[in-house]
This record gives sequence, C-alpha cells and structure tokens, in this order.
Amino acid sequence: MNAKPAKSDPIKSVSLTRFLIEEQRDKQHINADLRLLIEVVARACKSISLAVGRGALGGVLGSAGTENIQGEVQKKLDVLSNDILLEANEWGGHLAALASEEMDDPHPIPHRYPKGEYLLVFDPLDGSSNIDVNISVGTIFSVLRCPAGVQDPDEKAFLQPGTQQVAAGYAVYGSSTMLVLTLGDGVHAFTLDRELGSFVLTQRNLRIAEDTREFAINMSNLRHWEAPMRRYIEELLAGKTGPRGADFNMRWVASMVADVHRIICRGGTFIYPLDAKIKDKGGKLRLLYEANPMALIVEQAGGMATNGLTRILDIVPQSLHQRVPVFLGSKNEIERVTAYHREAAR
Ligand code: P6P
Repeated sequence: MNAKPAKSDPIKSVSLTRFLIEEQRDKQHINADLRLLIEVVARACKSISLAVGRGALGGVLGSAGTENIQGEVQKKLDVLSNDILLEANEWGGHLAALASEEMDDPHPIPHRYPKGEYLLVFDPLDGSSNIDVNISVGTIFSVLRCPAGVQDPDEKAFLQPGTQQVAAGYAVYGSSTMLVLTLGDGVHAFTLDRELGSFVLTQRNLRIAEDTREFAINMSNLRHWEAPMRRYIEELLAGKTGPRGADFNMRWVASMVADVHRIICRGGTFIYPLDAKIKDKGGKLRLLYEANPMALIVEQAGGMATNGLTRILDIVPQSLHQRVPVFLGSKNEIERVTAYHREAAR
C-alpha cells in the first residue's frame, strides 16, 4: 500500500498570518504595521509565483525591450514583478516609500494614501536571466525604518547600514515556492500551500553549518580575481592532497536567491568577489536589496557575510544602487577567505 502523501493539516499547521500574530502579540517582536507589511509582501510574492509558474503560457517570458538603471535588459517578468510589489504596497498605510532594483529613484507613496513608518527596498525578480530557461528565480526584500521627521523620503533616507534593517526575506520560486524570513529573531521558512493559497510554516530557526565542503562562485572570472581570491579557490580545488586536506564540491545557479537558499538549508558559501571586469563598479551585487537582506538572514542563521574585508551589515551605503563584493555562508569558511583578503590588504 503506498503511503498517502502527507497533506498539511490546516489545524496543526501554522500559517504565516498566525506566525506573525504570535510574533506581534506573544513576543512583541513586531507591531501591526510591520505585520501588515510582511503579509502584503508575501501576498505579492504569491502573485509573482503564479506569473513565473505560467512560463511560456503566461506570455510574459522574454525581454521587455527596456533597460534598468543597472544597464541590464529588463525581462517582462522583471517589470511585472516590480509592478505587483508597487501596487500591493502603495495603499496599506505602512510604508513611507519604496525602492527597487528596477527603478532609478525611490517610489513615493501616492498622496491619496496614508504613509507609514517603514521603507521597503527590493529586487523584484532576482536571477531573471534564468527565467527563460526555467531555472529558479526569486524576490529579495529588506525593511528599514524611515528616519524620524522625514515626510518625503528621498534616496538619502534609504542610505542606512544593514544593521538598521527591521526585517528581511526572500521568496524562491523553485520546485516549491518558499518564503524565508527574519524579523531579527532567527530565520524561518514557509512553503506555499497552493491548495490553501497560503504560506505554511515548515522550518523554524534555520541554522547554517559552520563548516562546509561546498562553494558557489562563477569560476569563469578566475583570471580576473585578486590574489587572495585565487589563493582561496585554488586551495579548495587542490582537494585532499592540498593545504585544506579535503575535497570540495561546487555549485553556481546564477540566481543568488537559489544559491543562498541552498546554503541556508545545507551550508556552503556564496562568493561574488571584486574582479578586474567590475572593479570600477565596486562589485556585481547590489548592497541595499541583495547583499544587506541576504547578509542579515545569513547572520541570523549563524553564518557570516563580508565584502572580503568588513562585515556587510556595517557598510554605510553611499547610493541607492551601490554594488559590493559578497562573501557569505558557513562561518569558518567566510572567516578564512576574509582573513586572506585582510592579510593581502595589509
Ligand atoms: P553571473 C543575477 O543577475 C545576479 O544578480 C545574482 O542573482 C547572481 O548570483 C549573479 O547575478 C550571477 O552573476 O555573473 O554569474 O551571471
């Protein structure tokens, strides 16, 4: 007799709504506005998951024929995901402004709606180069408080170090759609129950193993890397007979959300270092809506996140779309590769 697939028992299972109410009422970790913000973002991610999941049937694959401030060709789903998040968050009264990878400047809350105390900054669809080939993509978001007394937040209001984040999370649109969230007290994962139409808590307090034998990096850039980066990777590639005395495995999805999710689930490192090609830009990944939210999540799960020299969350942003090198994941490996960079810098 085949075992029946375990259905999520709606009585025993904890929905995202119930989890957030308990975080607000029982633990006073969040207030009603932040609870509403997270629920609204989660609902928007459900809509994005539907659009992504339609693939070629949804008529939204391929290029939108426009470029964003990054100089990247926008996919139709980039623009659609951005619009979904804007529309979902404008009217609730919980935000003072929004900012996005896909928009040059912050998006003000229309005057017809009340404003709130929070700023939301997001990458609406990270890894979008993978959409047309059906590889996992995701949404990354970060929540900051609007500085006191600022009525009309401009770019400057967003330029806060990552330690100021009150929440951060990502949705990964993979074989299942998951929402991974931190409110500053651990990292928790929710899986979208498509029949119930709601996110159900499936893992509490995720922890990243301090040691790992798995690394994620785009090896095609090896010839462009700085010496400490080449030293670190060459030691991993040398395996058992090399200085590390162990064999290592490599992954690279080219969707930060997918690579980070794997690390949250089973350990590992994700590295996008400075290289000669992107040195003048300061790096590949964006600080405010990729590096910072992922760094908060990784640290909350017991991992580490640096730019090769200093803690990512301590960096004071100079501009909305600022880029940084990213080294994150299993603590002992990130400590080692960061030590190599600091040694070289001395
Ligand atoms: P490369 C996707 O465009 C992204 O911003 C991250 O999600 C991903 O990790 C990285 O860029 C991939 O970069 O140079 O390997 O295409």
